[in-house]
Amino acid sequence: MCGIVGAIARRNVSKILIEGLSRLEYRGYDSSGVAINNEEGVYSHRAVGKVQALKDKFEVQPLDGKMGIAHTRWATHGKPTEANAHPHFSGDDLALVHNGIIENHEPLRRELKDKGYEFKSETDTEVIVHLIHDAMKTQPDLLKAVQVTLTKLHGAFAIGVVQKDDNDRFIAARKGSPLVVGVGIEENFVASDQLALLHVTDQFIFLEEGDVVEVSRDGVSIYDAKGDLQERPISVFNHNIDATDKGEFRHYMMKEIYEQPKVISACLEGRISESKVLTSCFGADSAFLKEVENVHIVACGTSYHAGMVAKYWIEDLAGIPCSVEVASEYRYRKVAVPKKTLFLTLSQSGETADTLAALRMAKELGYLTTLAICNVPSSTLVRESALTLLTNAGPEIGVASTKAFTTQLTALLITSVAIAVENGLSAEKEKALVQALRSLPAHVNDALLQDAHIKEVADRFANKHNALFLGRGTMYPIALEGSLKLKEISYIHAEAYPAGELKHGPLALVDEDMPIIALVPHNDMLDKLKSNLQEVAARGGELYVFADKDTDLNNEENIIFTEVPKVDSILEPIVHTIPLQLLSYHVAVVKGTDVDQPRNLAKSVTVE
Ligand code: HGA
Repeated sequence: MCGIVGAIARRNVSKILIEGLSRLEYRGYDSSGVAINNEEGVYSHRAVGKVQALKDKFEVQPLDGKMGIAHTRWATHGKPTEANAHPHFSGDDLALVHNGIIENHEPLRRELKDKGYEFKSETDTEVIVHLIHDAMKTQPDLLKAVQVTLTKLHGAFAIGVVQKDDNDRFIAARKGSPLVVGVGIEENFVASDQLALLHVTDQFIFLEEGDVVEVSRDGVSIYDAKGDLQERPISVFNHNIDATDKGEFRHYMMKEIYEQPKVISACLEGRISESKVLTSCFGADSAFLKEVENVHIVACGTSYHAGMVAKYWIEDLAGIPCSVEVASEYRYRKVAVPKKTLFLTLSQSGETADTLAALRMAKELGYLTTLAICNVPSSTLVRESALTLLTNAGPEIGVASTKAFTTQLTALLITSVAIAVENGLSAEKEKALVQALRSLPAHVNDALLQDAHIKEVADRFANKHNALFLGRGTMYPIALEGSLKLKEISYIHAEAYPAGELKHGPLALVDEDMPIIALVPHNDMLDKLKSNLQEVAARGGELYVFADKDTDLNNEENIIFTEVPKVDSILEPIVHTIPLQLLSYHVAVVKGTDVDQPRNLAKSVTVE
């Protein structure tokens, strides 16, 4: 969601801040702003739209200074207007940027209005800056005033604050929203994500919940929620900076689709031997595998779809019950937890607000243990879970998730096999599954070879207004994921159904204007799915079929056929995902939408 950057240096920081915002733009991109502190005061530019609009303002009127804060917004309270863009000011002497939601902003706003504060925006954020201003009347030190203010806020925040006449430090804080400190030489930074600072440092400190940090040129002082000074370790970022470049590709999404053979290999590395899953991949404490009798998977969006596939795998291979639920539902209901249940979360960023809240709730409910499958090693989800299996996909920038999804599935298959081994899976079957996993990168690579053909299919598809995706078994969650991808980036209305449900309602929608995308697995569901396709063909629906060529569907007259490599059926959901990603991508390109930053969305959903 919103992205924050703050910098203090012995050089001008405006270019550093704007470059940081460009790198954070995937988090939110409806408006942006910068406040710069210099000897004369605090000055700001704000602009509606992409960061480029802000850059244009700096071209016309540069702002220079050695300290500043910056923000790219994904609006939650108030429209994306210049008045609502951050930084927000109290008078002309305090400026603040904020990521998150202040849930009690209404009573706070009333109190502040009664005290004479005038509000210039519709945001919840503006209360914070006035509260700090008000606190400074009795507590003139900015750090202390921020600490006092934070105790009054309900909700989630990461903030950065600068004060006129205080040119040697700025204050930042986090609770519920991500924030890292970037450590430089005689210059220091904060940002919502390390990626925003990789052009200035590779040394980072991860702040804990409730931390308040005083950032100066010579160092950072971190105070915990109780106000005690803390030492937090510095970690070095170890991804190649090129991982955040588009390289030869026109969009991050396409680059990330093509990275999948490589990152799936990275996800498998060290987790499987020739014939076994290496349980050491769960860390020192893999004893839970022996004890687990139930699994609860909780996630959002694309990660939720990965969890749905894992339910089939866990129940099929391990024979133990598994339930899957979206985090925003789970967190607000009373959950019955059977004994010896594993709580498993999935999140690309590890900062998804609902998933984090679900994890915190689960920790009070007597689960056997908590396991996070996540792409960001330094994320809050990883730090707060007892066990972690990293997906090792590298930074994912495109808002529509691709490689994060297929590596989540890979990690989930490893986990499913590991649990199954303790529940009677034979050594022979384990070996067969591990060998299937070893072949996965090559099959994903083969699936990418259909790119040119899928581009042609997309040309035909792009004028559609609706689409129906069908699958059975593990292909049903993949149908859901395919329809989500199409919605997200091409804005075509799409729905997904288990194919057997067709005649219970959605068949009423089928006519010659309704394309049907059918994911046909080569397993014992094949004949049943073929019957479902006949039901569609009989009503004139246009059929787009994704299947291997031995399914004998490639020569049917009324079918637009895309070949998917023939693989072990356990791998089918992963391999079938690739052509659907390519289809959505090419349809979006034909339609001319903003592929990497689709409207109204943001990459890591750090607000509820
Ligand atoms: N609530 C603030 C910040 C929004 C945000 O963090 N989005 O991710 C606003 O609406 O400006």
